[in-house]
Amino acid sequence: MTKRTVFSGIQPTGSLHIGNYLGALRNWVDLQNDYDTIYCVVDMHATTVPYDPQELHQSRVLTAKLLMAVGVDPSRSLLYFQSQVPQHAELSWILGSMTPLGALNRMTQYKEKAERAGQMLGLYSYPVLMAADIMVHKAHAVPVGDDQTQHLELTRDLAERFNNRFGYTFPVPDQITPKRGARIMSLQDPTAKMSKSDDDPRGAVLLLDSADTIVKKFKSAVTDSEREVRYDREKKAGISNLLDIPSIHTSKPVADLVDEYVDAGYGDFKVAVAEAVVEGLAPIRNEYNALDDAEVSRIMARGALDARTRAEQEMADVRTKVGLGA
Ligand code: AQP
Repeated sequence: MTKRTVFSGIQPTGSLHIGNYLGALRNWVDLQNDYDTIYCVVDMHATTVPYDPQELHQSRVLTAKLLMAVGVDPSRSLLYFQSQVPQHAELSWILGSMTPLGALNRMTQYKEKAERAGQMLGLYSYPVLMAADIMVHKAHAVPVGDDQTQHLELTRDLAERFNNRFGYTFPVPDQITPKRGARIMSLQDPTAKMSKSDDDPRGAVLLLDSADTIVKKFKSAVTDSEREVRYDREKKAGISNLLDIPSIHTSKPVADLVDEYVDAGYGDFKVAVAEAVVEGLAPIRNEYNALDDAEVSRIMARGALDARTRAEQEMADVRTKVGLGA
């Protein structure tokens, strides 16, 4: 039986953090066992906010290396840089002609990012390019954190619109989001998601942070004025986030962690959480250090070649259907 296709992407907008890892990348790795998996460093998305070209260039390789370090295996998954497969942009243009402005106006991520990055067309139409990323491979499922739910809804809507107008072409993709870890919160503002572009670098724990830095970040985590380690997402968002992080990392139930730390002060609890995370991330850091940049670039170039071949087959069909065929 042919395997169903899974696609997902990640922006090379900076070093990846434990939110990216727990919310998305762990699923990417697991899904390799049962699906035809296609993963992409979506570098064109990274140009939708102000950026430095040299930094972006380096960040792309860093991101690819990190993906391999967490367990994305190029011998089992297709892995490439989005900009090296122009069919993504071509499909995005076609889908743009079918996207109502009202749908884009509702996107909360655009509103949040536009405040910092300015109201730019690229940022505004980002969800259309994301839909094209997924649809150009006729993906059936997309592993993402829950901040991408609105974008996935637009993708499903566009797949349906296209199929209704031009005949069945695209699967309507499912979202795959972990039961826990779908939204890891910032250590500095537990009401906001952990983000690479957080103004305060202490808000996000990076996969490549040193043990010292991780301990410092957890020690400075914002909690509350009580003293009790207890899980309550509403009233104790900071402590609950600090319980979720090691629980997901170590698969230890939150209730066990609460029993363990209920009488510990917040200070000791934070250090224990930091130590669990340091231990959990150590193998990733070791893998990362063992990878060679030049080899990673070669793997990405081979991936782009295969991805172009696959995407071109799909686009030939799409062009014919929309009246742009040869
Ligand atoms: N805090 C989070 N908790 C769980 N999942 C998360 N993801 C991001 N933040 C969290 C998931 O990680 C995948 C890759 O995300 P991305 O880098 O492509 O873009 P993003 O969602 O915009 O992530 P950031 O860190 O907030 O990046 P910037 O600051 O550059 O915008 C996605 O599946 C996402 O859901």
